[in-house]
Amino acid sequence: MDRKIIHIDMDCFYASVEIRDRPELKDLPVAVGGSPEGRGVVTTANYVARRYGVRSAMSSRQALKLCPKLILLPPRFSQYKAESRRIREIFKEYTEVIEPLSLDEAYLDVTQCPHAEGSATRMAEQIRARIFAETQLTASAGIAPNKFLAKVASDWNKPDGQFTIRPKDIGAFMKSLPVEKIPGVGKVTARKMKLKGLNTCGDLQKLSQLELMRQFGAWGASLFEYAHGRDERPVCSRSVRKSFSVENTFSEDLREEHEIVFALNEIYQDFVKRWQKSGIPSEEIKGHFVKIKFFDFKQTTHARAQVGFPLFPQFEQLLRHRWTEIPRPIRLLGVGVNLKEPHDKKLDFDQMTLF
Ligand code: TTP
Ligand code: MG
Repeated sequence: MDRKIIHIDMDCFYASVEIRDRPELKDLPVAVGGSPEGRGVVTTANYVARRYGVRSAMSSRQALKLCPKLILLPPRFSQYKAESRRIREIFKEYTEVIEPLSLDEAYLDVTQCPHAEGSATRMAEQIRARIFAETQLTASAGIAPNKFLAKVASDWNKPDGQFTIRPKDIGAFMKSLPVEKIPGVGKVTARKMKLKGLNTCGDLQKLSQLELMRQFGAWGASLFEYAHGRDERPVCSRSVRKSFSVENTFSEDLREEHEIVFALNEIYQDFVKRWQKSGIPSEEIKGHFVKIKFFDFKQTTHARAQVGFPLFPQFEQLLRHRWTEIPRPIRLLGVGVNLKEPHDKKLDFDQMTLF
């Protein structure tokens, strides 16, 4: 069955928050960023300022050169974070499967959502209306059967618009889609492609997967899928997930070493199965742990902040270490991994030279 993915992206987010709070700035060119005296950069600009060529990540000095009347405001991150939280609360009314990409952007998997008689297009309309009612900020949305196309679509009618790519539209849509829209195709790759006459996904579709791999390395395999509008990446709500674990309570306490190792092995198999289903890449793992509850309900968790593969011997080592210290009957065993915090490129701007 086709999935239903919505990608929501707020319009010139930081600038919109500032203008909402100071409406007299509405028709003026506004940017949020660091001081031009230091090495400040623009985080974003409203659409009036964008007409002058002011862009995210540009130095504030350059921005003021392009647009001398630019109103440059210092960022108020705590305000943006608060708005972001309010928006996420609205998403949660529709689905639990939410993958935030930054403060102002998220994927929602609404395949199972009963709202709007299952119409993802209408859900997106409702979500945008709810966001506006609660925050007086506008958002754009893309609706498609996968993440790649949903993200492309949210840009299609920006600002304050939305666009749906239905499964049956994909063929025609891909033909003319510029290669730059494919995830992983940056300026350098795009230039390389253009030199070969590959301007659109339609052009890429004329090449076989093997040929793309010959020209672009192992990544050519994904490139082939994207060029045909296919993308199996799941929406993973990893920001709420700091760890991933599986545990089991036994009907009878485990006393013997061989019983314990046998049980650990079973839990481990279950862990592997669920891990594979979760779609979380193994690069996200930053440590591992075992959890033990003893017959007297005393509970202990043993964690190690490194990780190596395979995981089983590492879990076994942790468990043996703990159990041989004080051998006592075990009632519950669990194994798990700690996950890295979701890395958020845009949040790195917090650390940059601002005012
Ligand atoms: P974006 O969604 O990329 O941009 P935007 O919301 O400002 O504008 P658009 O209407 O095109 O979506 O980024 C969201 C916020 O993240 C943006 O308001 C400010 C911040 N940001 C930075 O701090 N630095 C950057 O380089 C970018 C791209 C964004
Ligand atoms: Mg945005």
